[in-house]
Amino acid sequence: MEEDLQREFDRVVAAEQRIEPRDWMPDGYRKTLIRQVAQHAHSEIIGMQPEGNWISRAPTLRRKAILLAKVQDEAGHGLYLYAATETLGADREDLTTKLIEGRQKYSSIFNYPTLSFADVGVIGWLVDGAAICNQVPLCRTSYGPYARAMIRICKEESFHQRQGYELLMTMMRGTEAQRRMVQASVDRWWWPSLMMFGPPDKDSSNTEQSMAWRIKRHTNDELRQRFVDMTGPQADKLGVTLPDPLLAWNSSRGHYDFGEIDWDEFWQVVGGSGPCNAARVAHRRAAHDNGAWVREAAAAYASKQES
Ligand code: BYC
Repeated sequence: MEEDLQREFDRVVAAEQRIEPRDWMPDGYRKTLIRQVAQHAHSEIIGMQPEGNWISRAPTLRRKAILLAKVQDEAGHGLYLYAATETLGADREDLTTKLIEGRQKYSSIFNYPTLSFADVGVIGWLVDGAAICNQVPLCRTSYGPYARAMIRICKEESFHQRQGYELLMTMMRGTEAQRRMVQASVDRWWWPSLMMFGPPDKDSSNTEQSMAWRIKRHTNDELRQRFVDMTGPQADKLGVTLPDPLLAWNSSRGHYDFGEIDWDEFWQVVGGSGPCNAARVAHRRAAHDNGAWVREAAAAYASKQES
């Protein structure tokens, strides 16, 4: 019986059809999806903090409105993704508890500080750019609710990336001090952006199985290379230098070559010792505690409606 179910699951995945919540799925598939989608949701929610830091200090009303809308979008992405984990049987309260107790991960990138307003532009350009590279293939992931959430998220991410690039273009046309601010920001965010794609394939514990299940559609290194290839010409157009002396177009490979990533730094950040890990989690915990009365009021209202 279980063999028939497994055969049908394998057939659906191989035929590029979608597994839906009602369908039988292997326990490992369910567990891997809950892990990845929950981490993704947590990243969106924690990802509101670095940029949220600049909402009150945005230089013009236009920039403030754009930034507010973007940060609100991240909250929305987190909610679609938590909803996708619920279709797999996860409990959202439980996932939030795991996040604030440091038992579940979120993207390493959000553990770096935003030191200048140029960081808002560079996050849009590089961090959202990397997110798009990683997430467009997830629109074809094998689990239906995740794939559908990704379609909408990617549309919004592409707006986010453009607003970042447009902000940087504006700053690069400004004063010498503004150009220096953009370059300093690129210097700080370039390597952490490359780390977003995860460890090199040889050290990626989950890739092989996730590719077989068609949860992941490309390996970490493939997507990282795609991002570098996409970003090199954009940096030239912008007039900034990417902080890697080994970065160079390799015409025989048809790709950019680039230098070695500091994987010690990556694992330190993933392990909780990045520059802002403690502050990010503490802030999320405080927001959760401060929101307790809202959850209680909503639950009381709902039970009153039922009775
Ligand atoms: N940071 O076997 P691997 C956004 C962990 S949101 C921290 O290759 P996998 C945005 C990994 O979890 C960006 N941890 O893993 C939001 C695993 O640990 P466990 C988030 C990382 O899952 C707001 C271990 O290292 N995007 O863009 O096959 C504003 C071994 O790795 C990281 C997503 O979540 C990392 N960077 O591949 C602006 C996309 N990398 O769980 C922007 C969906 C790896 O075994 N996720 N680890 O203990 C994915 O595509 C995949 O989960 C990853 C990692 C490519 C990230």
